[in-house]
Amino acid sequence: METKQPTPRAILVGVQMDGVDDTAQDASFKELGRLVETLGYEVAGTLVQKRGGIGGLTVLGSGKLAELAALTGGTGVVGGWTAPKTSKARARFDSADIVTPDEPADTSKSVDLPRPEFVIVDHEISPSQSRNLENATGAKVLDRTGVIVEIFHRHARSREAKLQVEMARLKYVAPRLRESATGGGRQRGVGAGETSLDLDRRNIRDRLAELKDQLEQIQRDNDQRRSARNDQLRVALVGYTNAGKSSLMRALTGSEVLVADQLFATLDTTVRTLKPETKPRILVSDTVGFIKQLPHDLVASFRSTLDEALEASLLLFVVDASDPTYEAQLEVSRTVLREIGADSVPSLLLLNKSDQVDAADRAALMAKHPDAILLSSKSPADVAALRETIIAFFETKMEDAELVLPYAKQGLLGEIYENTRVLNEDYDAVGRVLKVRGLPGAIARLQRALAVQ
Ligand SMILES: Nc1nc2c(ncn2[C@@H]2O[C@H](COP(=O)(O)OP(=O)(O)O)[C@@H](O)[C@H]2O)c(=O)[nH]1
Ligand SMILES: [Mg+2]
Repeated sequence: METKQPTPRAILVGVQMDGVDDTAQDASFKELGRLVETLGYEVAGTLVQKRGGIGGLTVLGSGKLAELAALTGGTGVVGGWTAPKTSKARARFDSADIVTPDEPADTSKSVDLPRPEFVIVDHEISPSQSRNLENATGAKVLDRTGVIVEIFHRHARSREAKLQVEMARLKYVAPRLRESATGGGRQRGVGAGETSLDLDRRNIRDRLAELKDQLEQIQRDNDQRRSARNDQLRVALVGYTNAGKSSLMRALTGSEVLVADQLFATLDTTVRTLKPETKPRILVSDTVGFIKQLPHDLVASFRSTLDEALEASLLLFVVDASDPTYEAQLEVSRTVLREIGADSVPSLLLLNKSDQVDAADRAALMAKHPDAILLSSKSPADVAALRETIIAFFETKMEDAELVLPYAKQGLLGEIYENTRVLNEDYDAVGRVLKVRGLPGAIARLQRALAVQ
């Protein structure tokens, strides 16, 4: 019965500021395009304005604005705009949520593709700039922040991530509500001198306070669970989105984690065992990827999904070495890691996708980052070598100890085997005498358990 809904189409708009070269501009659009596709839209085209900044009423100059409006079917000027009778789209655009269209945009003039209904601006713009652009183009306008917030909203799985994202989303929506007050919202009063807008704002404030309480509770619970685990051998894959973290995770652990040519395919941290299994076993976490211009409130939701990774003893910092803008990505990742307090954890730089880099560039990469590992997640030999490097790292962190296990405490044997490598096992009058190798934290914990009468 239902007809297939057409894919919404979007035009990407960027301001290429002084000092930004064409390669960086292309990369930025490519990334934004992937974000937009993750939302389920199709990229219909791009439009670049070379300009000193993104200030101004409409982000674009009047010429570029007219060009854009010609594509979307708007007037190209701000003000005095009324919805064309042929389009029911406007009503949709006025709703606060991004919705999938229930029918094609105005196709009366053309049998070709429907007009793009979305204009996606590759920067963070102000609520009034957004409204002005909507006004002049007749399209729904989203900025980079809005796109990212929306993707996080769709992909959050754990309760904590969901709460964090709702918080970020409310904070993003609130100033946009405020803005609509000056745009004529005032007359919608709801008695006692209170406008619907004031109500909305109060609701948002209440809800934010509620979310904050719930999050604090979850974080307290998590802290407890975590401290029970912090003597395990853990490595975490971190880095820019699409760098190949999940691919490496898969290769290292033989697990079926999601690998997708999509941004933010993974929001929640997953943990698997390094294979072939070591003694004691090493746990590998795959984490959400970073991205430039990450809305500040979403950094908090990163923190929640990354907290687990932050307890890792080693961060595997993955970069897509075949990307011409990899250095900018590296910088973004470093900044986010600093912001969430992970810069003190030892890390190893992995220059991934080496199969896409030619010999000359490979040499240049290694000269520039002598401590890094250049590899491809698609090469079994590279992955095996990485595994050895990880094992060697933990080998330096472990110490040898002797544990005496009285016959009355044989129940601890399983735990010893799980958390240490048993090098030798002997028996004397008291019980079992085990020579083990493990992390100091694990050994201390076992010794405490053995000391209890
Ligand atoms: N050519 C090549 N592509 C890779 C390599 N590692 C990952 N990819 C591709 O890069 C894309 C993103 O990979 P994914 O593991 O999902 O990245 P994540 O976002 O960091 O988890 C996928 O299309 C992978 O197939 C590699 O070493 N070489
Ligand atoms: Mg991933």
